[in-house]
This record gives sequence, C-alpha cells and structure tokens, in this order.
Amino acid sequence: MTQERPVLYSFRRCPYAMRARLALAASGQSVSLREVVLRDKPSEMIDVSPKATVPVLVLRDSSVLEESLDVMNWALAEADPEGWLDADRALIDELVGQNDGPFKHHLDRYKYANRYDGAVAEEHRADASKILLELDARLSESEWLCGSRASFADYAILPFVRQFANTDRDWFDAQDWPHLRTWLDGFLASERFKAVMKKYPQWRAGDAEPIFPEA
Ligand SMILES: N[C@@H](CCC(=O)N[C@@H](CS)C(=O)NCC(=O)O)C(=O)O
Repeated sequence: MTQERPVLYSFRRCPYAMRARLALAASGQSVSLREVVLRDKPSEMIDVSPKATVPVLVLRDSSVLEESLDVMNWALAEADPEGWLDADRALIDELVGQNDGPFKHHLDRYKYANRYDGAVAEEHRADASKILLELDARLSESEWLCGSRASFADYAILPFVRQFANTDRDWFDAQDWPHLRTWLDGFLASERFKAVMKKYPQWRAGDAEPIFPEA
C-alpha cells in the first residue's frame, strides 16, 4: 500500500533527528511525524529498522532510510531551494565526517563522562574544542562553513555544536571563538530552528500524526 506521505520517526532533542528535520523543512518535503521516546520505542519503528536509532524515514514505497545523512540527502535530492548542496561536496563530507567521528566521540565523553570508563570530561572538552576552533577560523573567513551561503555542512553540524554549548553554556561563552558563537546564536534565533523544535506528544499506534513541517 502506498502511504500518503513519508513517515518520520523522530526525537525532538536528538541532534541526528534535528538535522534530518532541518533538511526536510528546507526542502519542503512534508512527512507524518511520529515522536519517539527513546526508552519506549514503538514496535512499528523497530520492525522497519531493527537498529532502532532515530531518525528513521519510511518512504512512500516503504523503503527505509535509517541514517540521518541519508534522510538529508533524500530530502535535498527531492528539492534544494536554498542550495544546501551547491557547496563543494568534498568539503561538506570532510566537515561532516569530522563532526560525526572525532567531534561526536569527544562530545559524548564530555557530556556523559560517567557513562565511559576512565573518561575525563575536561580532556574530551579540550579535544572537541580544538575542532571547534578550526570551525571558528573557517567562520572568520565566511559567514557559513562552506562560503557565503548556508550549506548541508552547517545544518548537519549545528545541532551537535548546540549540544556541546548547552553542556556548560557559561564555559562555552567564555571561550575565544566569536565567529562560532555568532553562527550558533544565529541558528538558535532562526525561524527554521523554532520550526524544527516544536514539541509533539509521544506517538503511539492509532494516534493522529502531525504533518511536519507545519504550513
Ligand atoms: N548514525 C545514526 C545515529 C542516530 C543515533 O544514534 N540516534 C540516537 C539518538 S540521538 C539514538 O536513536 N539512540 C538510540 C537509543 O538511545 O536507544 C544517524 O545518523 O541517524
């Protein structure tokens, strides 16, 4: 059976789900949103994606995208009115790879040091900060990471920098990375951010499914 629109399993605060929602919103693809609570995942999601991470996008033909970058690429291949993919793809991939690899590694061990044996939060914060200083240097040259326009890389990375900043916002604000702060604060103040951070109740089978993004 063909569904009316794709179904997105999402969790509001998850940075991976956030980047997927950002791309869906930018591309204007509307989906039926199923808000997931991670400790109480719906069996409908696990049935289609046994690895059980969010986001998951189930397309109209029932094919399943279970990686956030795949959801972004799918949405932007459908429509990319803001030119997120116009930037140099090799640069996008390099920046996103650094984010999803080493930066995420250090972010997790900074934010949740007690979950990792022997992890010292300050050491991981320092290692993550080296990466953020590189981003700050880049943002001192241009308003966005890949030039004068926002790209895939900015929106794939911003949710993770937000999470890093929120771990200790006073410490973050005391660091010498003015361009990074302007970039993050611009994102946090944007209508796009507000639109993708709207709160939805946990979805259970049979519940109404809000259309995302809202008109
Ligand atoms: N590589 C995946 C990672 C997604 C991921 O790890 N999401 C987290 C939430 S932020 C999750 O669902 N974790 C499963 C859990 O906590 O049970 C992607 O890019 O979509």
